[in-house]
Amino acid sequence: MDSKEVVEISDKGKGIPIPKAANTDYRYSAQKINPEMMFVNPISIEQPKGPSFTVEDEHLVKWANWEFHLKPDPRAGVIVSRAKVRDPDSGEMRNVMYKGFTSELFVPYMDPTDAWYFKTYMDAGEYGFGLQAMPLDPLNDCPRNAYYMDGVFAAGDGTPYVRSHMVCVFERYAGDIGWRHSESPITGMEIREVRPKVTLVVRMAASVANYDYIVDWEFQTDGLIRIKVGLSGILMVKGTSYVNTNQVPGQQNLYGTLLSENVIGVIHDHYITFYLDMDVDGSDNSFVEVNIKKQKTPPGESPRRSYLKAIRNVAKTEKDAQIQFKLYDPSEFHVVNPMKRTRVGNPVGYKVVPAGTAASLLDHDDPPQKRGAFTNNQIWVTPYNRSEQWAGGLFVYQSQGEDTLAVWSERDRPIENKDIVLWYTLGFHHVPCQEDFPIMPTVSSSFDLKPVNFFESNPILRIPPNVEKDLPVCKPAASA
Ligand SMILES: [Cu+2]
Repeated sequence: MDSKEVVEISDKGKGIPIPKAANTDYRYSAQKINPEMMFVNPISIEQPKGPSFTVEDEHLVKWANWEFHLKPDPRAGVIVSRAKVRDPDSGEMRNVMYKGFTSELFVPYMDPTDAWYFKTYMDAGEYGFGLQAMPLDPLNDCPRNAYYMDGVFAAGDGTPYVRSHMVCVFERYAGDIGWRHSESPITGMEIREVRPKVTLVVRMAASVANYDYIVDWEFQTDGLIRIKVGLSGILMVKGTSYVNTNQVPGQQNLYGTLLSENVIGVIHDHYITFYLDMDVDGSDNSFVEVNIKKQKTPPGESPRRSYLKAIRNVAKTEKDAQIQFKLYDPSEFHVVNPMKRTRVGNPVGYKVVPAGTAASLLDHDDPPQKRGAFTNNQIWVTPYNRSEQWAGGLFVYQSQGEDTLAVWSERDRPIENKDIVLWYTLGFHHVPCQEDFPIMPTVSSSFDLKPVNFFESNPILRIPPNVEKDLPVCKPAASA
């Protein structure tokens, strides 16, 4: 491009036909529907007294016991900051998280051949996760009771523009239970207490070229924050001369799955790395790995031979907090305020509850993995540093991995009782299957930030149950 010359033409795909477009139009208007198919009746939730949240100054969301600032961002998508939850005992708003957002994505494709080896995308730094967030579709992307927020961004020439309906906020009642208990009839007490679970969801959906990422921040009244990423959209596919797997020689590597005639869906990973500047009851926090270890009982001491013990290890420096998950040597991961304790003496904290735990299996010295080295561990903890926000580096294009979270963390700075940032990576291995074609049904995974000895007791003990008179009775039209 610099010399404006054609240096080389590479065509490794000679003789591969262009796949037919049959059955790839995903619009509803193009579908031929089998009359035997049954679909669900329309469904929606009613809020006869209106929503329970407000949005002040266009950004400050207040709902139930939560309050937080919400901002669309061209690179991160959505930024949630100054998240505070009200303590049911003292009535005060208590800090939980100073700032949280999607820091970087890493999507390496697993085909090392000429036309594909470089397909190892970093969607936030390269494309702008927020810039790719398209307007949400009312009634389908978000329910009818949703509130919408626009993004205001600058175009390449500096001209401001509005991305309408970029973020939605809505209350969700999915029929789930907040807590419950029934006393056994044997007690004669006839007590049955149940509380419904209602949550608040902040959602955006980015269409990064072919793929779609749906990011939800879900707040629960019990203090839990669930961060969920859904994957949908169109697979990145490549052409092949094969129309059936029986034509493929046994030893030939397709680097993926034959999805349709002449179409291969290439194997790939998705990593979504979150920046979570936790401020649990104040900015100075510590990271504690609570290791769950098998203990053996001395012979003759107990009918039991083994049991589990929780052993707390406070991370002193960054390397103590480079965490890779191990199924048979498990831990909980707490962010605590060591200076603040509960009535009975436990440090107040929040824990990160992992899920979506696919780990990168690429060699650490593989060029894309050097750039995506922030996925070498599932959890990292760094001291707050204003220049360390983007896990793959501030400038991602043509980076060789010199400015990643992995490089910062190697400095091994002290992190005990400091303003710390927790980094969590949700990972997915994706071996495509035919159901993913032509559009993928959403696959999602989430992780939680969950209070752990943060409240003195169950913070939603006092919420009321549902009663018939508060809920509307909707009748089918025919019986009205
Ligand atoms: Cu995928």
